[in-house]
Amino acid sequence: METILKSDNKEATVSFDAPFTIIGEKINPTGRKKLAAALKTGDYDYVRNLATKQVEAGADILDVNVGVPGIDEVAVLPEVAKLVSELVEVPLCLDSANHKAIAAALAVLPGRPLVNSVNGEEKSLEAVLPVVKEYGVAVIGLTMDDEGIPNDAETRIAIADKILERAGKLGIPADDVIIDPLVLTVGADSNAGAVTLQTIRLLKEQFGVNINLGASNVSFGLPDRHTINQAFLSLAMGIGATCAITDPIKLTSTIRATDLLMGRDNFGARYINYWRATQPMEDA
Ligand code: THG
Repeated sequence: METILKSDNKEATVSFDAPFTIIGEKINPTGRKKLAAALKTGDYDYVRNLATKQVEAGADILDVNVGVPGIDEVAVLPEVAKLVSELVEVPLCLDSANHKAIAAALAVLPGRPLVNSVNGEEKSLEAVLPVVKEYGVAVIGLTMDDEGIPNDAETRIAIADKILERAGKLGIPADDVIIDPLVLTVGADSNAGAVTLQTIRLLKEQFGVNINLGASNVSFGLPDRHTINQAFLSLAMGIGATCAITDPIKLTSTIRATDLLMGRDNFGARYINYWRATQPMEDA
């Protein structure tokens, strides 16, 4: 199973047989006051800086989310996505609950962006999937519906099945649907990590689809979040996750190490090159 995303001159392939795909999460104003203010005032240098930094840190794709209360996403998402696409070469992931904003951004972007996201709710399936089909792009399907995020793996699998079936009926192949099994925090329910890992295992066994994680949620409310995030990402990769929306500045080294341990890095070249590129400069 391969999901291929494109910018105007670069491709990213998401597959279990390829190195893990890193989707940079930082262009997202949730919990980031500076970015929220920058988006509201149109100070796009701040956004440009987040884009370049993440690509330098190893992002293969950049997530773009402009969801600030009071902002007109239908106008701002295409504007911000376009300027990011003109600055960096990587494909984009359009992150919005507003399908009109997603359609407006798809209309102005080159290549083959990833739509983030559709879920199992009837109104989401009906609004988002036709747009994905119209533009011939790929989509992330969240395993939640109008009853929320199920507590067990089996119900999440049933929602994934429904999303894949509905996409298929419209002519969207399973290659173009990346399932996101969702992660709740182990700070509130110590079984939450295990449920998500079990969901990943079943998704891989039953559908063989690509699997995304928004990995940093898992540690919310606990001390030393980074240690938990690193451990969780490695476990998720080992069991079948193929991409993550995460912070490349903090997590690329863990991902390179895990790819090497999984036999997805010949001669450790990617691991070593990343280490080299991130060493402080010697005195000139
Ligand atoms: N699945 C899918 N899409 C998603 C998510 C997911 N999109 C949104 C989110 N979850 C992933 N993106 C983020 C972006 C930022 C943060 C977490 C997830 C984050 N922000 C810090 C905070 O809120 O405290 C601020 C961090 C900083 O300043 O660097 O942690 O699960 N498909």
